[in-house]
Amino acid sequence: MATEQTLVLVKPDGVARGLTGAILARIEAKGYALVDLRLVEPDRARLEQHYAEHAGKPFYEPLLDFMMSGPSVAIRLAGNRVIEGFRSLAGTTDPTTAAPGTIRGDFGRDWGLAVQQNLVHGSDSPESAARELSIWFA
Ligand code: RTP
Ligand code: MG
Repeated sequence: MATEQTLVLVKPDGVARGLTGAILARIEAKGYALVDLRLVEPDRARLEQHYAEHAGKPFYEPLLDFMMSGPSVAIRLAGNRVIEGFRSLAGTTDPTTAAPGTIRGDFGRDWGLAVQQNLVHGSDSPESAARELSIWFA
């Protein structure tokens, strides 16, 4: 089976809280390969591309503001079925309900309505992964 690649982001809350290393440790323990990794402070144009599918939703503007609040760590990650596998490691979108054992379940705080502060992003399909990798690793 061909090795897949996905885009992982450690979002601004993860970087600011000093959780990048803990998150990377889980990724590496799972056996995924770090192909490329960089600290990025995305501008609005990059985020509009990245989150195009969410344009117009109620959480869109708060999400973009949050994503511009500090640097993120962008990771090109490779592995067998890594797209689905990383999303499984991350847990469900809302950290208040994400299962224990997942990144969001173990480290995500209860921020009330601030669901956007959920520590990580992972591409959700091969098409999304290709599109998002080209945005963050242009
Ligand atoms: P991600 O894209 O970050 O890996 O997370 P996801 O697939 O689980 O979530 P998605 O539906 O793609 O939403 C993207 C990000 O938008 C924020 N969000 N806020 N109701 C809300 O306030 C809400 N819903 C989504 C989260 O930061 C989510 O990760
Ligand atoms: Mg998503």
